[in-house]
Amino acid sequence: MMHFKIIPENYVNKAAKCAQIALGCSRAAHQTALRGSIKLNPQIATLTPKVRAFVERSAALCEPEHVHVCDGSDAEAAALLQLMQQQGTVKPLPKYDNCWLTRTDPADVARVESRTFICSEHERDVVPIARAGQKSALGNYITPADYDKAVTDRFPGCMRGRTMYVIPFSMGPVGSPLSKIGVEVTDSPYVVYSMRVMTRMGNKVLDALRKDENFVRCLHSVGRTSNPSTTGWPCDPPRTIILHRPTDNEIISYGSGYGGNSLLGKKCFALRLGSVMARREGWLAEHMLIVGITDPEGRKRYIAAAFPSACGKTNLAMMTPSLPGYKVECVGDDIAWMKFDKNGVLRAINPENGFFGVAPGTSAGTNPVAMASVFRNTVFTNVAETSDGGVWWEGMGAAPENVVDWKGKPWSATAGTPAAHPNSRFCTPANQCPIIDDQWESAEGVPISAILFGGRRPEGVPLVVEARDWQHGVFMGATMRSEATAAAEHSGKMIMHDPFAMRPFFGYNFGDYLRHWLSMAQEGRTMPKIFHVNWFRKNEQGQFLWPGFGENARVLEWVLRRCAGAAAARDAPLGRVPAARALRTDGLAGLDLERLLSTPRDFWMNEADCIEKYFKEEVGDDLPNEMWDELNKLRKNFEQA
Ligand code: TSX
Ligand code: MN
Repeated sequence: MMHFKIIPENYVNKAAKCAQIALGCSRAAHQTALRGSIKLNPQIATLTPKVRAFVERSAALCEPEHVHVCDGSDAEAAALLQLMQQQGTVKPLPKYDNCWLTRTDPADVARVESRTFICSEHERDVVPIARAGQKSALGNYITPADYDKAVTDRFPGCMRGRTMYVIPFSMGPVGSPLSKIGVEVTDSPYVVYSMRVMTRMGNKVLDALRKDENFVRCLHSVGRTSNPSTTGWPCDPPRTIILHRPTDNEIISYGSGYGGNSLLGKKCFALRLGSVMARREGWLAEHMLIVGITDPEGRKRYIAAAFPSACGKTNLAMMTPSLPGYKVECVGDDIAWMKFDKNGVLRAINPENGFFGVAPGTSAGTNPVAMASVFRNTVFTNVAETSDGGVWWEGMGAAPENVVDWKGKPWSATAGTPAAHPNSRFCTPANQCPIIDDQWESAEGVPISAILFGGRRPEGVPLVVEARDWQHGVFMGATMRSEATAAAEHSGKMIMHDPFAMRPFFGYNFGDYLRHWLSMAQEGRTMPKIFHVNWFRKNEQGQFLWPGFGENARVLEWVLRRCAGAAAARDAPLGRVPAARALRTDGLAGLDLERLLSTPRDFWMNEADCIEKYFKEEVGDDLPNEMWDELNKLRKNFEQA
């Protein structure tokens, strides 16, 4: 373990200056100014010059007591666990093998979109013109000046008395041409341990950096409050901020230790910065699961699928197909990085190394594969604890006696509050998944035959529709909506727009994002077929029309036979739906397939109005004309139907 002390000399005042110039390599003047004020430890010399410069500037700004460069070893992980136990951040779960429970501060339990910003010179780089100077649903813009001020106001001295950990990590298999490297500096051992699960980290990444020294700079601090936390979970909720500067390959996060706000490789890097890199370099960084499906004849194909939250994305990624002879294998459950290869085949990698899954609702019924994955080497956050040193959450099964809730208080079913926080999580190595695909770490990625978009739509939206062509498929992604628990001021559930399931994750102007997707269709490429699916349509009595879960294999079977040119489809105003008897429904009693596949005219004329309003209000002049063409086609198809 590399452990060394940085002796803080008189650079306290310099730190504030340093913050103003943030951490960019372009700001060379201050690098030299700082170097003189830090006692260099010999071990820091093993870092590449760019990493070293970043570490030095971060240390000068945050003033940690120690700096620890993570090597990724088992000994290091054991030491982190021991430290976190001493500090009261984790406790062991003796019912399982190497499993740990963390309870966060009750004010630090979720990603905070309202405090997540993208910085660029011009507002229009980040949000569409229609929202200039207003709040956009598609991202928050921050000026370079406000970005620098946010850092200066928070970071100087924020790690005093703490250890600053340096985490070299790779998004994607180390050495894959599709992978990217980051270095996260953090004062949270919980973040280090979680990054060890969710990414490839340590010495092998430092080695890779010696071949290509480019990396994304990630600076994270849990921050410090005037009234320190009594929960053993330091954080600074009133001042929490998550900043992205795509043009500088920089992410800066302050005040939250929770998942998406602090494990900066995931949403911040792989999606927000990733989407900007992907546009620049001609590929796609998407909020998609990746699965391989093998049919009874042994033919294997891969699909990628984007779903908004509460649609069961992780369940689909680990699905047990009901159709005999079919096999589903998991490549990833959350993020896909995809690029056309020289043969024109779209190849996908999962940039992650683990699953950071929502625990509530996961059971032997809904996701037996996840249940077989998570009871070893896992960090559980904000779940309930059982008296035998196990975990419990709503939707796992009958509540045992003597449950302690996520806040550490005795809980009973009559309490009226959930035992596990609704956003409680498991953080588990992907290689523990019993159906992990044998190609999941393939350097070239897996070939994608089809892309699915989905949503939770109680009304009007058919079980499955195939896009007529790529442009129509892009329109399907652009117009995705899903039922969600609405903001506090609205009661109950609303159908929210969530284009490409990327609404909180766009790193740049959504209009440009659509243009980038449209530009993917090129001569010599085998474009994946695009589909929209809806497992959640209901009848008038409010009952689901489709059994879902493993039975979704019937839809995937039709999708893959469409890709092979084998299955029959009929043209509907919305696109192509399964022809009579083309979708396998054998063994499903009482299915109202006609209704499941129907596309009611009145519903869709109203939906077209909602889409028009959304396009105008949120995208305006930045919307590619192709999207208006598709909306016109949609209306015309229904008028003529
Ligand atoms: O994950 C789900 N999937 C995808 C599975 C591969 N869920 C859970 C969503 C919450 C995150 C589903 N819920 C799915 C689904 O396909 N479908 C439904 C709706 C549903 C719920 C219960 C039943 C049927 C449908 N029960 C019975 O029919 C008995
Ligand atoms: Mn996600």
